[in-house]
Amino acid sequence: MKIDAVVMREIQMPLAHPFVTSFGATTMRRMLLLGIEAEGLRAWGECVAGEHPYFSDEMIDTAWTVTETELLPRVVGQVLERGSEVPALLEQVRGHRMAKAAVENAVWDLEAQVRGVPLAKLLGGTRERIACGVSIGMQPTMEEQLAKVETEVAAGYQRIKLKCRPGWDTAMFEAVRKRFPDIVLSCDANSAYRLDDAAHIATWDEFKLLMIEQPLWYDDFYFHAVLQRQIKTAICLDESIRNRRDADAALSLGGGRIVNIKVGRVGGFTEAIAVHDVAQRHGVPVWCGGMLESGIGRAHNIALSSLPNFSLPGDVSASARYWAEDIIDPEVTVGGTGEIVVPTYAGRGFGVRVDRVEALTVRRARVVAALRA
Ligand code: OSB
Ligand code: MG
Repeated sequence: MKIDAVVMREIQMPLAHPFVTSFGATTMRRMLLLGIEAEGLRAWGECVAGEHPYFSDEMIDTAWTVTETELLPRVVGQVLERGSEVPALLEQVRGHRMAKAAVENAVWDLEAQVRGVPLAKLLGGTRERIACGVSIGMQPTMEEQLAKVETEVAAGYQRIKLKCRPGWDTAMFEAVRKRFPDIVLSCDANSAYRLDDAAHIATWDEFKLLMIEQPLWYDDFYFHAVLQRQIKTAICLDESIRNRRDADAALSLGGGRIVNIKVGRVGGFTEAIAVHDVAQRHGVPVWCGGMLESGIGRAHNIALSSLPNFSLPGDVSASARYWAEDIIDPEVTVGGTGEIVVPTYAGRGFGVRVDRVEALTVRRARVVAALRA
């Protein structure tokens, strides 16, 4: 597979509903998409970096720069057999994992098309359907919060995750639990608490949450292990797991009993599979996190979620929860049993609506191979 050129685009799409977490509110998504031209085909990657460096230290503008000036020059013009060859090409560049993931995943997307196999199979997936949960942003009032939970439970989602922070936690969990005594609930603090809050967090054990996601510092797992020993509810790590070594270290320390895998956060499919395998060796289940992706990142998340140790419902939900109109055809839909059917045809299994992508594009660059003597 000779990589002839890569088109970088920034597209902008408003979210159907604002998404509020402990690190801020998002109403408009700015997304970096990569389109690889190779073998007469077009393959796609999505960079999940946010508009601001609030979830992690990456943001779309840093991703744009590093992709254009450092990553693509190492890949364009190369002849590659596999997506898994990409990490070695990018190794000299430190960090920038979300930017790297967009490049690597686009090459896997290409490989699946060239080989004529479903991306899910190429990644080692075994599931025909994946279990879906939803992540509910913080709502302005308790009434709206309860109504939101009601809507998602009625839609069939198998796990409801409640975003929380100090001041929007215990009373909210209590109200939701009272109204819905039997549903699977979890919470995500996005690093809004400190170890001094351990006694407060321990009081949530009564709400029978499946897990508490990243309660402490975004770059920590040691103190999460200290906290885990003081509470009954399982801790799930998100932000602080950057690679397979972090996963191994965190789980060896007892920093959590569940891992959220985001392919962008760990730098691409190769590392995501490795984190999946490390967790499996520790007997720890994983689930696929979301970053408010467009249909391209969503299709890639579905393929990844088909691996065997993705045994808990992920934050991979229907296109319509995010977008008035997605950029893929068909859109991602979730059946009444809260599942997505994993596509069985070659490639990512969802066509990209190039006309719509074009209409949403606000910035474009085309990186071609440098002339070699
Ligand atoms: O912490 O899981 C998170 C969205 C943006 C950044 C971080 C997170 C999230 C979500 C939303 O929880 C998941 C989704 O529905 O895409
Ligand atoms: Mg999270």
